[in-house]
Amino acid sequence: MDDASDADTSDCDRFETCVDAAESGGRVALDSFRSDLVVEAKGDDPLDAVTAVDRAVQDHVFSVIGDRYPDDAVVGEEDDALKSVPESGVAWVVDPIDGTVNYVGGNRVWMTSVAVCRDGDPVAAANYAPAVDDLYVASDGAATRNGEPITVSETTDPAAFTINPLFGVSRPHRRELAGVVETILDEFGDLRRFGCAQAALSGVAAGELDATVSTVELNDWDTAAGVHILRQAGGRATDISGERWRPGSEGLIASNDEAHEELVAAFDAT
Ligand code: 2AM
Ligand code: CA
Repeated sequence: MDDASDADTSDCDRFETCVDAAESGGRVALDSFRSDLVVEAKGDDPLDAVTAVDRAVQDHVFSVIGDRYPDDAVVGEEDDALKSVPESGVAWVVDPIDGTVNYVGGNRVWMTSVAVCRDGDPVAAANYAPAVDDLYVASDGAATRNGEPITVSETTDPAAFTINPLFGVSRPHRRELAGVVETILDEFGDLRRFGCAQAALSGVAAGELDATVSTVELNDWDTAAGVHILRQAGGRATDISGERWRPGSEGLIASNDEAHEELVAAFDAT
């Protein structure tokens, strides 16, 4: 077997583990959803929050991965896991709860996200939204929502585009967000802000939204899985200047690929 097909076969095997890890991790989080939670601020910002559930879910997901692939690298938001995807080899990228502020508030828009990257590129992904029981997954060439094939929207007119801006809550992010919101309202259709980057990317993949945009560098656990699902559903993901998106890219423009140049032109200038 040559190296390429060897990688294909093992990516296929890892896909099953990826889905198991996201679904079972999401169920761990669901057990404590809308219960009394102790919320810790990670830094000075009260909206940059973490709970014991975030850590318990990451531990669970890492143990599912580690039982089957003990030698693979693991990247994760919490504790002392790796914080970015290595350039070479296989790496798992885990966000135990994407949308922690929603989770803590009892809002249903949050996901457990697991991606597999090979040499820096995502090759398999699962995003599970337990509170609404929506599972978005993609392996090689096929993306599904709850087992049904999905494709991006067919919207072509930028004035009809619904766009989700992806930003955190830090001061620099807020300033950039203000400019992006203005551009969306001036030059495109409408906006949504879910507070969960993986839900936005999964939504573009399934045609629920037309695009999602960030002008800042996001964390790999907020993006890798959703970018892979979007690409397998026929969408396009680039950095802010229109180059193919990779973990660590500056900015992210993810769309149905019907007006991608217009999006890059509008947001690169923001
Ligand atoms: P989290 O819930 O895992 O923290 C909020 O709109 C989105 O941005 C969520 O996906 C959130 O992920 C993420 N986010 C929050 N703070 C961030 C930061 N400082 N940098 C990048 N992304 C952030
Ligand atoms: Ca998180």
